[in-house]
Amino acid sequence: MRPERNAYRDALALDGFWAASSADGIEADGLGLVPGFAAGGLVAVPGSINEQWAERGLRDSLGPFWLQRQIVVPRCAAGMQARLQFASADLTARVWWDGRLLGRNDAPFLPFAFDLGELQPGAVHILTVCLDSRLPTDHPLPGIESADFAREGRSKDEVYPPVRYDFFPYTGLHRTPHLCFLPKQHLGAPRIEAGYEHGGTLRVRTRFAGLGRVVLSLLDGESALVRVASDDGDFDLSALAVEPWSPASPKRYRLRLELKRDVETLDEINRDIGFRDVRIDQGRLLLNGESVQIKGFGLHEDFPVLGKGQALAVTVKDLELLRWCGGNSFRTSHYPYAEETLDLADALGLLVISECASVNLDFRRTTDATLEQHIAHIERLIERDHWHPSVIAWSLTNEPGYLAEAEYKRAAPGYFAELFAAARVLDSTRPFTAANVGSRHGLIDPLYAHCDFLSLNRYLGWYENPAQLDFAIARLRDEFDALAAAFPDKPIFVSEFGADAVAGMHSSTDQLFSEEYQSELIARYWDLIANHRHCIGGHVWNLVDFKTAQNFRRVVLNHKGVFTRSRDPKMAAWRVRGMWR
Ligand code: GCB
Repeated sequence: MRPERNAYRDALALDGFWAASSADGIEADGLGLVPGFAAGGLVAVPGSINEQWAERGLRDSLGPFWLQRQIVVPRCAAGMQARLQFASADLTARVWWDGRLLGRNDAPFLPFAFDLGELQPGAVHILTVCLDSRLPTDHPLPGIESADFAREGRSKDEVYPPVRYDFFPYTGLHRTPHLCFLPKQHLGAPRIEAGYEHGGTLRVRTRFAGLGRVVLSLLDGESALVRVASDDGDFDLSALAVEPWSPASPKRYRLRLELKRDVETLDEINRDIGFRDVRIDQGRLLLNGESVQIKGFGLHEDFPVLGKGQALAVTVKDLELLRWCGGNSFRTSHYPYAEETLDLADALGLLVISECASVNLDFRRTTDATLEQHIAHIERLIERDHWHPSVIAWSLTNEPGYLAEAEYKRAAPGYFAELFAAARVLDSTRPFTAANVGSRHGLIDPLYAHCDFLSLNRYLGWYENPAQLDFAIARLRDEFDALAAAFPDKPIFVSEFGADAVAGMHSSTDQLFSEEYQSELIARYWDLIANHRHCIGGHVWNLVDFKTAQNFRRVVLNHKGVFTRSRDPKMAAWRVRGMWR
C-alpha cells in the first residue's frame, strides 16, 4: 500500500545517493557493508542507472546493478511496525536487509513491500538491492538473448541491448522507496468502488486484524458528508448526494478510514476518490451515461538523463502538454506508471487506460509460469490502481503474437480465456481490452472475443503502404467496417497511430520522417476515427519522442512524438491542437 504520512503513520523517503556497483561477485562477499561497493560509485535514486553511468560503458547494460545504502532509524519508529516499501524496482529485484535476503520481485513497475517488525530508533541498517533487467523469455514482458535472434533464423542480432519491445530497458530504482512506519494495529489496503448511479455509490472493504471497528468519513473540503462505523470494515453506501467525476468537472472527495478501539483512533488512511460510472453500451463508451470520445496519446516514462526516473515536474509537464493539445486521455503504455501520474490524472479529469507490463507475448515461449505471473501482475496492478476515478479501463497486454503466427493461433485462445476470466473477477466495474497488432492478425485475432472494446495499433501509411495515405486510409476504413459488422457491440478504439518525424525535417511532398507527413497522417486518421460510427476515439503514438534500444529502425529515439524528447512541439502538435480544441 502506498506510503502515507498522517497523525498515525509516517514514512521516510529513501531517495538520494546510493552506493552502487556493477562488479561481479558481490553476492559472494556477503552483504553487510560490502567492500566491493568501495570500487563502485554513487547513483541517484530515483533514476535510471544506465543514463547516470553511460560514461562508464554501462549505458546498454541490463544489469545486474547492486545498490546499497545505510538507514538510520528515525525516532518515529518507536512502537511502530516498519515496512520497507518499493514503488517499483526495475525490471526485477532482490532485496537484502543487513545481509539477510528479504525476497525478490519479478513484476516490473509495480510496488512491493517487506515487513521488518519494530526497529530501534537510532539503529543503523544496511539495505541492499540487486536490480536485473534480463528477463526470462517466458516473462509476461518477454526477454530475449542475442543468441535467440540467430535461433529465429535472423542473420544477426538486430537490437541492442536485446529486447523484444520498443522502449529502452532502463534499470533503476525509478520511484522513491520508503521506510514506512505503521501502528501495530493498522488498516490493510482497502478495496474501494465509487460509482455513480442516481447519486453516488460507495463500496469499501477494509482489511484489519484484531479488535476494533472502522469509521468511514466522506469529506468535501472540511465538511463531512457521511460518517459511518462498521465492525467488520465493510461498507455499502448508496444515493450519496455527490457530484459525479468527469473530465469537465473532476470533482473529488476525500475518503477517510479510521481504525478505532473505543474512542481511541489507532490508524487512519485517506484516498481522494471520485464517483463515476463507466461502461461500454451498444457500441459506445459511456461515462455517467453520456457518450465520450477518447482523444489522447500513448506515452512513456522517459526523459533525458532521468531515463525512467520519476520527476514530478516532468509528470506535470507531460499531462499539461497533453491537455494543451486538447487531449482527454492516455494509456500507460506499456507498463504501470508511477502512482503520482494517476493522482494527477484524477485531479485533471483525464481518462486513463491502465496497462499491465506485457508486450509482444511470444507463444513459442510462453509456459504455465507466464500465465501465472501475468495474472499475478494484473492482480497487483488492479489492487494498486482500482480506486482511481481516472482509470476507465484495463489493458491486459500489448501486441501479443507479434511473432510466430502458428503458435499464436494454437496457444493464444486458451491463454486469453484464462487471463481475461481471472482479471474480470478482480474488477467488475470497468471494461477490459488489449492492443491488437494489425499487421499480423487483422480480423481474426482471438483477442477480440475477450475485449469489451477493440484496441487497434495501426501503422498503415507508415510500416505498411508508406507515403500512400489515400490507400492507407481506404484500407483502414474497410477494416473498421468489417470489424463493425463482425463485432457490432464492441466499439473500435485506435490505441496507436502515428508516424516518425525528425524535428526540423520538412518536405513539400509526402515524405516519411518529415514533420508535414507526420502531421498529415495524424489528421487523416483522426478524420476517419472521428467520423466512423463504430469508433470511440484514438490515441496518437506518441506524445513525446522516446528512447529505444539500438536498432536500424530508430535514430536513437522513436520519433513518433508530436513533441521532441525535450518537449518542444513539432508541427503535428499544433495540428492536433487545432483538431481537438
Ligand atoms: C507499436 C508498439 C509500440 C511501438 C510502436 C512503433 O505497435 O506497441 O511499442 O513503439 O508500435 O513506433 O513502432
